[in-house]
Amino acid sequence: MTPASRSNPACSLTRFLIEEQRGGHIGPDLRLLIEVVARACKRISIEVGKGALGGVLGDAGTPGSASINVQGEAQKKLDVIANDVLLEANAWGGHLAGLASEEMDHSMPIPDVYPRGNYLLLFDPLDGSSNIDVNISVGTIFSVLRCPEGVTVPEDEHYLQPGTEQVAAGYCTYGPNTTLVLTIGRGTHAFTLDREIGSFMLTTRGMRIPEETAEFAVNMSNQRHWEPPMQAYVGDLLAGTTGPRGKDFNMRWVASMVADVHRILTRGGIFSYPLDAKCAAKGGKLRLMYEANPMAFLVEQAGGAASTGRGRMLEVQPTGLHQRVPVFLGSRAEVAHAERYHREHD
Ligand code: AHM
Ligand code: MG
Repeated sequence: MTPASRSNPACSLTRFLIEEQRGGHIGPDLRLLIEVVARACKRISIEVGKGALGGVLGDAGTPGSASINVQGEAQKKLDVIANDVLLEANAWGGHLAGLASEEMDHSMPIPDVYPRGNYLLLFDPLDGSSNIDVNISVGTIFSVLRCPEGVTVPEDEHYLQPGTEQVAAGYCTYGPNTTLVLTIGRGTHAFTLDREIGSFMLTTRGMRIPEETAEFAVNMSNQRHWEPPMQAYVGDLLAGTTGPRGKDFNMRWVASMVADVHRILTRGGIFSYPLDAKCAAKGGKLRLMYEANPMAFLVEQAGGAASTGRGRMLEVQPTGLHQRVPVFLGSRAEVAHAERYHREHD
């Protein structure tokens, strides 16, 4: 336990990071980088909170001609605002060599007018976009990698590092409250935004995901499109007390990964976006670099597990910046069950 949490339960994110730096666990550049991302998240939280009053809802682009991102999805106004906030906040600080976003075709080296640092930042600026207009939680997800040694102007290929190489990852959920959840590889910690003082305050040190669960999260409308292992796995979950699992399972699906993962980090469960016939050609629905890897790092640091169904998520060698993967993450024993079905039905 650090001095801050021993003597004073009100520990800000700033104090937490300074103590991690004093303890030799992070350098000043990574501390600054996380502070800047957190500041950008506060700004995004304000924009999201304006809702219909701020003119921030609806599609980006002109009426009848929505703007489409690299993923082939229509961008919401808030997707674009959140992306701009993160780009602007992180460009000039001197701690980054480059950035990559789910909303941009290619990574972006820090412009020549600013000093370049040693880190690469990847983010999904506003995850759960389909929920923006209906006032349901959305969030920002981010991942931090080291820029390979000797590279001064990073290109897409320099970001293609397995998730085990992440030095930090986190998300910020914009819901009834705004909460930043962070790992620097020393546990997973939650910081709630105190709107009166404008600071993120440490509210849970060392989140722990229970090993067992009776709750799963999946978009059941895709059931008929799933592969045989997933059909078999969920079939047995739904069979309840008389089935092979011998217990009843509850289901939750927010359709915002941040909100679903936050619930799992808080009370356990398994989150899954498996391969299905609709997304098989792309390799899955969720993005490895912006969604799966940062969430996998957070979940593992909280005692959970994260898998593609056929192997540890963090060990996947990326082949493309916008690569997609099947995702299973959460309570360790339940993820092991899902993997077993893949082994047995493949
Ligand atoms: P997004 O980054 O474009 O918002 O898409 C990712 C989201 C995840 O947050 C969520 O788990 C999933 O897509 C929901 O998908 P579906 O609408 O198929 O249920
Ligand atoms: Mg997303």
